[in-house]
Amino acid sequence: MTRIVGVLNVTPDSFSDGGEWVQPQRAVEHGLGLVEQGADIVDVGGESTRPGASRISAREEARRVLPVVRGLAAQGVRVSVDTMKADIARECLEAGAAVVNDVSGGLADPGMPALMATAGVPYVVMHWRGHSDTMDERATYDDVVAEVVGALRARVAALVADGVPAAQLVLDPGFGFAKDAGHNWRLLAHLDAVTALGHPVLVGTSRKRFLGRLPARPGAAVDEAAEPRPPADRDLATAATSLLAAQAGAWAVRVHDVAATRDALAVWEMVQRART
Ligand code: PMM
Repeated sequence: MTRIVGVLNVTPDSFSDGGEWVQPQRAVEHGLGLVEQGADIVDVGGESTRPGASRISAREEARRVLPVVRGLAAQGVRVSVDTMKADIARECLEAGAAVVNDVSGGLADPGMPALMATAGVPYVVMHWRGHSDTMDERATYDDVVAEVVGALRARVAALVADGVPAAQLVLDPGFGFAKDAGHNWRLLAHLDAVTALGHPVLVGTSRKRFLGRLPARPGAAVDEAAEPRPPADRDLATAATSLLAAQAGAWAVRVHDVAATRDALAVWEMVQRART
């Protein structure tokens, strides 16, 4: 069954929920609410990765995420920490985090593979081509599916060579990271090529830009010149991508609107039950 990872960004500037949960107490309450709605894991992130975002210091990131990780873990929530920094991951593991979600797949901080070699928790390794300030210009591929799959395979080999147990690696094609809308749709259409790598797969499409421009009605062309819908109006489309991810065998989907995705996944589950 596909798990739901609820997004909890404790950042002032994330593209869809930036600024909403900067107060630790409010953030913890929101995280508990996500669990109530059906999240299996709450993914706490302190550094925005939206295109163009600039980096923050480890001290600032720790200040943002640690009280929230600690608060949620103390209430029995399975917490994932969304960080590219080994020091932050280590402190969050000590504070009770049970998963490390590294959008750079171990490329941003050379200390990360060594930490994950001994951490004994699942490690989400995302396809990544560089930090947010340059990722849009890196969105060039001859064959996005083959190149993302090849890059993920290479990351698995490198991390395993660094001592990270293969059984702990969760792979993520990295929707929206150095990818334009066409690349994202192709990856979504070929998720089976990612699951074929034999690792659990996490899919993070929630509220992303490519879901902001859809055909106005079935059969209509996409109006590329139109203003994209605001992020919060992309949750129905996100529920649909969650269902497609579940059909393709994803281990988990990472979403902001947990309730909508829970219903979409329940539909898929009922159809599967009806088949057998
Ligand atoms: N996307 C964002 C942040 N973290 N982590 C993983 N594993 N996969 C993703 O696709 C991903 C991520 C950016 O979205 P947000 O700003 O809404 O959190």
